[in-house]
This record gives sequence, structure tokens and C-alpha cells, in this order.
Amino acid sequence: MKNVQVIFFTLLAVLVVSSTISANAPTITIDGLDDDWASFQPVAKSQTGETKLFAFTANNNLYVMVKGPMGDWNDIQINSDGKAETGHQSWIWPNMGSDFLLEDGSLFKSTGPEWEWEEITEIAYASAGEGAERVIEMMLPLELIGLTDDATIFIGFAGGGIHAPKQGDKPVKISKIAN
Ligand SMILES: [Ca+2]
Ligand SMILES: [Ca+2]
Repeated sequence: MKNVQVIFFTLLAVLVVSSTISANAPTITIDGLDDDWASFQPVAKSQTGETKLFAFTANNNLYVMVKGPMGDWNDIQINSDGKAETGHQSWIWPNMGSDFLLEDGSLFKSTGPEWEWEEITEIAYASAGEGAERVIEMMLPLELIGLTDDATIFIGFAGGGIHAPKQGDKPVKISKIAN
């Protein structure tokens, strides 16, 4: 009986923890405050570890938050088709053909292998703080890049000469958080 109880309470604890994580996924507010990301681990860090990239997909949106030192212009590159040969050929991350770019609240589409982009629209974006406390936060409706949250995409952050993942590392694979 005792063993059954231990198993039961262990299962209960696992269920409570996983439902807490899931419940947090759709509650991101794009306000430049990182408190709503408290239950998330960074998906990538810069060379020094000071700049941290957080991201996931849910509700057919891509949510991204970057915290730490960055630049005046800050970019999230997105390989939306998983193909290295399509889109901007990044020198930062290997096999990164970036089909889309999020820069300071605007969505751009790649028009060639060089640094060639066409602006499509503005997205939900917020920036707050300075230096190590700088936070940028954004939400991209995935239909704007022809996807749903069932798709797997690859992203990387670059701003002010800071990269997450660091230069030479693979871009980050982003998958859906179940809700
Ligand atoms: Ca927030
Ligand atoms: Ca591509």
C-alpha cells in the first residue's frame, strides 16, 4: 500500500509540475518585462553567457525574449523551411539559411543570399532596460511566415556583435510547447 501511495504522489507531483509549465506558455505579455518567462530556461546563450535567448512556439505564435547586453539593432534570424540553401546565408551559424528576420519590431523576408531583406509588417515588440538588464520581447504570428506551431523552425539572435547561440554553434531548434 505504501509503495502505491508513493507512486501516486510522485505521479501527482509530475502532473502538477507539467500543467504549471503548460499553463504558463500562452500567458506571455509583450511588455519588456521578463517576469512571465520565469519558468523558462534559455534556449541559447552568448559567448560570455551574459546574453540569453528564450523562445518557444504555442497558439500558432513564436514568442521570443532576449535578456542581457545587445546592440542598437537587434535581430532574430529565422530558418522557416529548415533548408540551409534558402534565404540569407548566415556567417554566424552553420547551415543557417535565414528566410525571415525580426529586427526591432519589424518582420522582413529574405530576398537573396546576401543581407537582402524586404519589410513585410510590424509585429508585437517591446524593449526595456539597459546593459545587462536590457530586455526585448516579441511575438510573431506564424501565419505571417506561412507556418503553424506544428512546424519546426531554427533561430538565432544577433545584436551589437553579440550572438546567441555563439558564432559557429548550430542555430536553435524551436518546437511547440503543448498547451
Ligand atoms: Ca513580458
Ligand atoms: Ca531556409
